[in-house]
Amino acid sequence: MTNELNFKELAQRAISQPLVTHIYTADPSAHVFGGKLYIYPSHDIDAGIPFNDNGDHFGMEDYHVLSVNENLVAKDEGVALHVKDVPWATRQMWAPDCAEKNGKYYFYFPARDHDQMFRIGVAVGDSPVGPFKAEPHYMKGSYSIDPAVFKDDDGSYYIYVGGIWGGQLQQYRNHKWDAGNELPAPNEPALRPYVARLTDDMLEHAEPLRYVDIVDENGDLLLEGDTDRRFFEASWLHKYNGKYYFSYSTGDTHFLCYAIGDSPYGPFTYAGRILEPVVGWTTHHSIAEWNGKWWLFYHDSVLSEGVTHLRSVKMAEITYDEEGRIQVLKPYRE
Ligand code: FUB
Repeated sequence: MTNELNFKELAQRAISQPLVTHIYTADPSAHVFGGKLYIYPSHDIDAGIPFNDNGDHFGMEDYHVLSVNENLVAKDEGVALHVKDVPWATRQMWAPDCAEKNGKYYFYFPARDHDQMFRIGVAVGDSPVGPFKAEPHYMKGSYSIDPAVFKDDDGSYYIYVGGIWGGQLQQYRNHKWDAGNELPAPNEPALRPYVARLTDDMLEHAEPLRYVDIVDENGDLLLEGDTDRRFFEASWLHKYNGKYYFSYSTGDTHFLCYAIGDSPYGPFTYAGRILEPVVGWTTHHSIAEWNGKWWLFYHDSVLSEGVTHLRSVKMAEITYDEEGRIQVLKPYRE
């Protein structure tokens, strides 16, 4: 009863409410296509798997797309892709993203392949809400989780990928897998996500994968022990006033942070936090401009009363100061 009262009170103090409540949704990637706002979330379910540090309890099987109207009312557009229709995938349909090119919609998603390794797949559709038809194979050379696709002003598309712990990034060095690889020592550079420009057909990497460098004010790579600032998962890239903002989650310290650079490849200099911790272990987001305002899309577990793997997507306006710094949001009012 005490818990129930606390969560009700938290819900009242929350700066925004779940966009949908009939299903659980998480990891929102938002885009404006044809002037309309669409959100590409994970679809959280209770797969009956106990919590562990590997994230096995996130047993998602399909994706729903949300469309959002001018009054911030979201509509569930139904199932856009199911794991049973993806020949290479077996389970755990984690955080996706979508991009539009020449009237086609390209849906990017991570899942475990038949060897239980996370890979990134693409599915293609004629509508922003799907349905999407999966390519028979995952993207060549792809690994880990949380794809995010950014379209630059010159029409180039870039994909950002990576996540540690359950996301398996710690098992790779120089893009090669070895089960014996582990996280670096605290005084060594933290693991980095990767980026690549996409091919013209949007289905593969157009170039060798490059590391995304996140550096401190001295230009040094953030260290593994710097857990309040180092990359964990949930890459996102947006452009504001000609600068490239790479944002991400610090995972086990539960912050959404950002770093600023002059190129989609980086390097990106750490610039601060976007969102203080939410209820629930994970924090994952996207940022998009819509109707003349900038918005943060994020999730928390208030609706499920704190169940880590049952989250709800929300949106809140963000603002920048004159130097382009994002004003930190607190998800619950004092
Ligand atoms: O939703 C499953 C995983 O949890 C995502 O891929 C991570 O970013 C975290 O939100």
